[in-house]
Amino acid sequence: MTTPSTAAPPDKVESFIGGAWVGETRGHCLEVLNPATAQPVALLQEADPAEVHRAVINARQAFDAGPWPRMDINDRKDILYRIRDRLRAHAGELADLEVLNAGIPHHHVQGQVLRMTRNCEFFAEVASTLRGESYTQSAGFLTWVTREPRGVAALISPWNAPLALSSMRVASCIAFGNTCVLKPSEYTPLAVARMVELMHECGLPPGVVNLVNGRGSITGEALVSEPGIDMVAFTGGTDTGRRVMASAAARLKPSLLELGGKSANIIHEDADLERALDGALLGIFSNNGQQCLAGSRILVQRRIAEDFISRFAERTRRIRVGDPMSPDTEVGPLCFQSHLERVLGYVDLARQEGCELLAGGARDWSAGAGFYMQPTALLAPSNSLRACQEEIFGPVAILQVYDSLQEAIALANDSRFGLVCYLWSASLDAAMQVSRSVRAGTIWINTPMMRELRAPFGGYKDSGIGRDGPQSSAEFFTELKTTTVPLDPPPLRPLGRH
Ligand code: TXE
Repeated sequence: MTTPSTAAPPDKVESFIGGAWVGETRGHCLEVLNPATAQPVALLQEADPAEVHRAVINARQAFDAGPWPRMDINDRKDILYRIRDRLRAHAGELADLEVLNAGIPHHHVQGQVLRMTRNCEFFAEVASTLRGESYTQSAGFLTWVTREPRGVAALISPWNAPLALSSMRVASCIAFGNTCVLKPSEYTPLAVARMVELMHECGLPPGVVNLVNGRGSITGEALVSEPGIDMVAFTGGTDTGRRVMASAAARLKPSLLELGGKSANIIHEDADLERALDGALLGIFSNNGQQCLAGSRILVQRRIAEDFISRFAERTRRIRVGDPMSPDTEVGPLCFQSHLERVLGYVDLARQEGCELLAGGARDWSAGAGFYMQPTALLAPSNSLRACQEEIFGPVAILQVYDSLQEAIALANDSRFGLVCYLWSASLDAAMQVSRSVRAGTIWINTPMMRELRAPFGGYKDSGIGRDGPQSSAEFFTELKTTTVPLDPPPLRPLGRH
């Protein structure tokens, strides 16, 4: 990768294999766009299956014969801390690249860049405190159980929060001694490529983290069907996740899937309504509405519904849409043209299905030629509509009215997804009922998204399989090994001695 200046994008993004940029290859070239202007800002050299194979071979060699899996944990930890410091020293540059390529407002990206550095230190600590087990209950025997790195991981990450989500998977994978091949989204390769380059300036052995770029149908499929891969960790859409898992399953490789959501945000009648309103707006419009954990179905109790919904619509109309680099911007552009069209298509569909348009609903040309859309609010007459059942993944809130908390819980559960659920209520009883009864991986009560790294994160139902978190990541990224030795020579039945 040629980087003209610290905050400028590279001219071209290539694969990074065995500790070095690959240079010109034969594959296809794609334009990388700035969603705020719809203009190209770099070229992406797509890795073809042969190049993906080379990346896997390098990761394989680094695992089978390299120092990383065998390194003293303190030395591995030192490298991860150096990576954290280096990424932190380049936080401004990485944030600028992420905003330029993903269109996420700058103030929001700063939090994600901090998350990236925290991921490195957190998993360094987790790996250094990994424990085994030992058993002495069977007389005359000692049995111990160790965790060993699982091998080479294929890590596939999406475009909605490239640095935060890629770094989570890379850090949790390599901290336990594995090696990997990372494939970020073809729409947002810029900041992730720089992150991988910076990691290698900290003493990371070549081949531990390899990067391949390109479309899912070419580079992604080649990666997940590589025989040299031992596991697949994927973050992205549910349909893609299903294909990825099927491919991994055909070769009996475990997969970790963090997929879509259509999460309920329950606004109960006894909530602090000012805070609930702020929280509901953040829940759906943060990150330009492109979040798996968005509170995209806002369920409002009937007694407060009229007031809450009209204030929600009014605030939605007042959200500042614009240049994601500007500190005043609250919602930036969507990530790419076909995604914008898909989201606008859902607004049309919702209206055809009988939803009432309360705010927004159209492309926003006032902010420029980028992929901007007006933050949108719709009131839905039924939870069975496609607009209430399918993930829209944009700045589109669907509001619904309920009578009893039991009904709200039933509506929350009436979904093929189960990633998160939000509740705004002053009642401990309501909090306990929602926590107990909603089938979702995370329940946030009286708070917008608060990602506790120490706790598992992942989804029920179509929202995924497995969890990110200290214990669950250790389970996914390591193998268990049981070793037994006798404490005294045990009697052996002398076969064939007669
Ligand atoms: O993501 P894809 P898409 C949801 C959201 C969105 C929908 C589709 O609803 O509208 O998914 O988004 C790679 N083999 N989320 O189509 O396809 C791809 O190159 C291997 C939720 O843009 O899932 C990219 O690197 N890899 C989500 C990654 O998969 C393949 C975030 C994600 O892309 C592949 C993103 C294949 N056959 C979308 N096809 C979340 N949970 O946060 C694609 N890829």
